[in-house]
Amino acid sequence: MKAFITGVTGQDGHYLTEFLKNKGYDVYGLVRRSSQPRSIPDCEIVIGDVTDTSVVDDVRAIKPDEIYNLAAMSHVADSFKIPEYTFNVNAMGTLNMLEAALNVDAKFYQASTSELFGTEPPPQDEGTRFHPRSPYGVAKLAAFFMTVNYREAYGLRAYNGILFNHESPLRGKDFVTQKIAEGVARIHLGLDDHITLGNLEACRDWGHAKDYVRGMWHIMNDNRVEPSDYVLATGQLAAVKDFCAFAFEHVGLKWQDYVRTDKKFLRPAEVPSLCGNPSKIERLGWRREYNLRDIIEEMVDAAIERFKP
Ligand code: F7E
Repeated sequence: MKAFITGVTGQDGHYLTEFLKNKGYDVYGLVRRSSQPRSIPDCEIVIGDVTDTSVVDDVRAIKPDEIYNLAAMSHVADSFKIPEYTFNVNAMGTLNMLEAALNVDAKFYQASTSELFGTEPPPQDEGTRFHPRSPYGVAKLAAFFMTVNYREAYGLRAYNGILFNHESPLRGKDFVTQKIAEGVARIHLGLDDHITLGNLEACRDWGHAKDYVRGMWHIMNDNRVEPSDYVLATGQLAAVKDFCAFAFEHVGLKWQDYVRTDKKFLRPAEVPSLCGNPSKIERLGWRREYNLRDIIEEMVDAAIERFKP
């Protein structure tokens, strides 16, 4: 089996490559030309870009069985600053990848997101109304329905994985979980004396990226059911301040003594509360292995190792 992954240099790209290679896949990863050194997983590298239609030729040359479209401008707050770029990568990029999949009749996985739900109250599932609250969410909504449309119009075996937040030691440092984990590690090591965050009341359903890449494969490979869309979530709700409390507790500190807030980290429009109901994917046999405490401890311990002198 051959898999083609876009966004292969990201957190999920790393774990998915590892997972698929363990299953015996040949993995091809689309990597953007960059002058900066980046961490690239151990796979066949294809230099290209989802926003360049030449990606259709790249895919035709490889003829993958499965395409995982993980490439995106994934930072919600930054999408307000660069909305056009965000729309181009997240929506138009998906359209190019759907064309590529159709061309070689590959199965197609679209990295959809709980950000589609926006203001709809939890628990959210596959039947919940969409109301995105950011250029990121709006672009992902276009990509979601484009994927549904290629399935309905052309019979493409296309799937949306509606993933709630998923974290790991490989998470980018501007996301709140990694920002907290690194802040706690640096305070614990005496390198800093506080961290500054935005909205502490926002609630999220945080899972582990390793569990979720396994879910992606599961979604694509259950031959008992027709292609459709799946929520991947833990069903556990926690606020940003709860995440802080657990993370500081892990090194024996009280979060209130070290966390400050600054309005500059607030968003023009916030998504207040996301918590998913994973019943549909669980009916296919998927179960998460990690809970929130496991994730926080792994992230804080890994950050301590990174910053240790
Ligand atoms: O924010 C609040 C912030 O940036 C989580 C992406 O993977 O998951 C991710 O999007 C919450 C928000 O992730 C800070 O306002 C407070 O309410 O870690 P985040 P996100 O926006 O939920 C979804 C599912 C995706 O699809 C996205 O690609 O935390 N928050 N203080 C903060 N957030 C950040 N980044 N920094 C702060 O200082």
